[in-house]
Amino acid sequence: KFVQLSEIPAWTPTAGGSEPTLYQRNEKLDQKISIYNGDITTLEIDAIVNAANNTLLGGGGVDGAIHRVAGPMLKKECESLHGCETGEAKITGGYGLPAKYVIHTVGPIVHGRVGEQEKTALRSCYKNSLKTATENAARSVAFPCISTGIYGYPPEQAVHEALATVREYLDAHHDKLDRVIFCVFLPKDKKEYEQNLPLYFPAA
Ligand code: AR6
Repeated sequence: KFVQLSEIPAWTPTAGGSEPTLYQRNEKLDQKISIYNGDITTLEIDAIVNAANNTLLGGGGVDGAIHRVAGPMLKKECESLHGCETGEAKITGGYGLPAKYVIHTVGPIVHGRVGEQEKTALRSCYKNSLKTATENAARSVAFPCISTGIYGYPPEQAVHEALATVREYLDAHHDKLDRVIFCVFLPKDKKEYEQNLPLYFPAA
């Protein structure tokens, strides 16, 4: 029922293609990136990221799924954290989840067009989640598509902020992480990540 890290293939950069790349190849990052299509609550890894709200007391979407599987002890620990600012991240245990930790982050809510503030906040979610992971010696981390559900961030824009922020963090801290997994739930998001990954993690 649970999915171990060894069962999740690393994304291998492929040469060729006519897309202009945004970044140069960094061979230290080979084997450190994955796309996983499925339920984040099944991943038996060091840390999964939760797309939470400012209260950290649970909700719908991926947050609801995580609390359901983790059980009431997670809610109890979350109550002791006194909420979380948008763009920040806080860590708890995983309780009934196969993951050791849950890193709770709060994405921006988008009304209408995405502004600089929302973009910066979304990038902060990814960066602060990775920082929290490495501070707690978590070497494998999975992200859901933060803010792109109930919070209304257009997924085709969010994917670029997610990939750019992870690329930049890994460039600086590749020694602290073994794997960063983009856990996509919807077929549309799987396609977005597959199409855009080569721009941020090119083969050459
Ligand atoms: N595993 C992986 N991804 C999932 C799962 C799952 N089990 N379930 C849903 N997703 P959302 P947000 C995907 O709405 O937009 C909550 O009420 C989903 O398809 O969960 O950041 C919180 O308490 C989408 O791609 O998060 C907040 O109030 C992605 O997860 C609010 O929702 C994020 O969708 C946060 O909204």
